[in-house]
Amino acid sequence: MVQQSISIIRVPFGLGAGRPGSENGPDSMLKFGLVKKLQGLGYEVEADQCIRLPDGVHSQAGTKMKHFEEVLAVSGQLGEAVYETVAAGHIPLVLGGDHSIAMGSLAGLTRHYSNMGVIWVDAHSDLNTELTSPSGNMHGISLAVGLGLSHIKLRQIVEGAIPLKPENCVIIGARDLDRDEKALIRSTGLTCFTMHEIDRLGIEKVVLEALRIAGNGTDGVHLSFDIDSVDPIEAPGTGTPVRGGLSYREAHLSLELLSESGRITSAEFVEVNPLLDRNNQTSKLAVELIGSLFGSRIL
Ligand code: 5AB
Ligand code: MN
Ligand code: MN
Ligand code: MN
Repeated sequence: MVQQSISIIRVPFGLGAGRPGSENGPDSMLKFGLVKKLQGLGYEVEADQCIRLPDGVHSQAGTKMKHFEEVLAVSGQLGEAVYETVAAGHIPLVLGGDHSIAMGSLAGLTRHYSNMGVIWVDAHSDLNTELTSPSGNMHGISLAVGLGLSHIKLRQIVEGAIPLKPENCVIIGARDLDRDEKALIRSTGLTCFTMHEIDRLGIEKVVLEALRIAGNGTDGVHLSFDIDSVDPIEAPGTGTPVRGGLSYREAHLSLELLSESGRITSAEFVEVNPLLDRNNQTSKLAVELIGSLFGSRIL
C-alpha cells in the first residue's frame, strides 16, 4: 500500500444479488475486529462513511435487470464517496454488499485515475450485460459495466468517469462462466486466470503475472475481491458458492503478494453473506484476508 490512511466505506446493500443477506456484510466484518486489526498494522483508520439507498428509489417490477434503479442510486453515492476519498489522499476500503456496488467504486476511481488497472478475484467474471444475463441479477454485470460493455456507462454513475481498458484488467479464480462471458473474455483480450491456470501454474505465479498486467503503465490498481473466489469449505457465507475455489492459504498468499507489491491503491471486499454463514467463519475470514492485504504476516 502506498499511503498510510485507510477510509472504510460501508455499503450495506444487497439488492444486486439474488438472495438477501449481503447487506449485513459490512457490520459483520466490523464486528469481527476489522478496525482494530488495521490499526494494529499501523494505519490510521476512519470508518464513519456509510452509503445507504436513498428513500423513494424503486425499480419497476418485471424489468429484466432486477433492482436496476436501486443499484444505480447506491453506485452513484458510492462513486462520489470513493472519488472524494482518493482525492483526499486516503486509501478507500469498500465493504459490501453485493458485487453490483463495484460499478460505483470503479466510477469514482476512474474519475481520479486516468489509467486504472483492476484485479478481480472471483469465482465468476461478472461480464454479463443486460442482454446476456441469465438471472437478471445486477451483481453479475459489474465488470462489464466497468469495461464499457453494457448500456450502463460509468460516466452515468459519476461524471467524468472513464471505462477500464481490458488489457489492464485481470480476473483470478474463475470457475463458473456463462457462455457469453467466455466469448467476451476471448474477444476483449482481458486476462482470466481460471482455477485451471491456478492449479497448473501455482497461485504465486498467477498473482505476480496479474500484478504485471494490471500494473503495466497504470496509475492505480484496484482490487475487487469477491469472497466466493475462496472455496465454500472456507467461505460458506456467500450467495453464489462454487466448489473448487481458492484454498485458505492460496487466498492469503494472494493478498500477501498484492500487499508486498505496494501497487494496490484501493480495494473492495464483497458478497460476504452473514445469513448464510456457519459460525461467522466467512466474516472472520474476510477480516483476516483484509489484514493480509494491509501487511499482516505470519512472522
Ligand atoms: B458475483 C451469473 N453469472 O450473471 C449471473 O457473485 C452469476 O458477483 C453471477 O460474482 C454471480 O447471474 C455474481 C450466473
Ligand atoms: Mn462477483
Ligand atoms: Mn462471484
Ligand atoms: Mn456472489
